[in-house]
Amino acid sequence: MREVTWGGTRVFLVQGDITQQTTEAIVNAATSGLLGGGGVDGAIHRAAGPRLHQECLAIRARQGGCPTGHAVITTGGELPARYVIHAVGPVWRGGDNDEDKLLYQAYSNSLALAVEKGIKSVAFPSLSTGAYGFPIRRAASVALRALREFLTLNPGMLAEVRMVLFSKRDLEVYEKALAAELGVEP
Ligand code: AR6
Repeated sequence: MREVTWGGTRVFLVQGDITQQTTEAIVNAATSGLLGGGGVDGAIHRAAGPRLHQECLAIRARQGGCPTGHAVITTGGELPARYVIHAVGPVWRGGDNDEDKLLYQAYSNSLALAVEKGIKSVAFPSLSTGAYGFPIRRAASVALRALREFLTLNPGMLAEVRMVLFSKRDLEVYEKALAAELGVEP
């Protein structure tokens, strides 16, 4: 299952590269320091050009970075997307250190920021499941629950939300999690 509508918002699971998405905003898997790194963050900064880094430095100077579970917004620089929402997911520390709650918040705070800015379409990567080590099955179920709850509580605010999975295997994990979220067979 790769598509569902929650609160009037179409939600898609796709395999692809987050930097190529043509949604109005894409979400970055950022660090609290907003200084860039590898994975999604490195790919986004490379594709967006130096302006993104300058904007992140300005946010750092203003508010000292971004706490885990929260998100900040910049322009998209040279990306097809007009905005980048920099969300900070949790580092996996065994599962008993509020990881689920912080991951949930990273998704819902990103969506709240999009709505606040009047953004209508957003693409997410799978936050925290790379360098931060969050087990992807558990992360997929938290991510989809966060999307469903936000979108049903805020109906009609967004037209489209896309989860962009880098590998076929990751896409399959999210497809199973979506079926489980809906209580149907995959
Ligand atoms: N498009 C879509 N998904 C991608 C892409 C891409 N271009 N590249 C990687 N992924 P990660 P995290 C997948 O490590 O776990 C960075 O160094 C990847 O396969 O980017 O939240 C930051 O600076 C994985 O499933 O994010 C932080 O230090 C998922 O995106 C730290 O990593 C997330 O992988 C954040 O770690």
